[in-house]
Amino acid sequence: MPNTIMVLNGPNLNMLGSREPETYGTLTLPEIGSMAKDHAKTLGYDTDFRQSNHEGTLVDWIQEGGDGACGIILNAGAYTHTSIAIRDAIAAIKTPVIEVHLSNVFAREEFRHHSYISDVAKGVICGFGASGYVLAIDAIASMLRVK
Ligand code: DHK
Repeated sequence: MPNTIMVLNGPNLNMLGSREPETYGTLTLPEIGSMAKDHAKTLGYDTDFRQSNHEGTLVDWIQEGGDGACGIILNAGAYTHTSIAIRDAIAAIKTPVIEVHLSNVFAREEFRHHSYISDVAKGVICGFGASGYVLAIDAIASMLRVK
């Protein structure tokens, strides 16, 4: 069983730090990546942290995580609310996927209340900012311990 937690980030998350900081916080994506890496290390896991603005690339990476990762943390950004392709990719693999959002999507516009991903994910964490990534690592680690 691979020891790597894949952390996949979708469109516009490369803009974190300057993008709507009142909604998404002030940390940059590389800063969140190193936070995730450091936390995973304390639990004995490596991270593979990536970002793409392209739906098909995220689909490719999810498929890759089906063999190469013990868990996937996915913030699909706006594709959360639109992408049947990403949903189908998650449904096609056995690797557990945790859906993460920095913001509380349920306290925002109605179009953000629906996710194509939530019911094929193991769980959903939203509204805790960058800490959500750390919580998701804890969730994967505890899920793998119980198995
Ligand atoms: C990030 C985005 O880019 C939005 O499109 C989602 C999510 C919410 C977040 O909170 O991390 O609606």
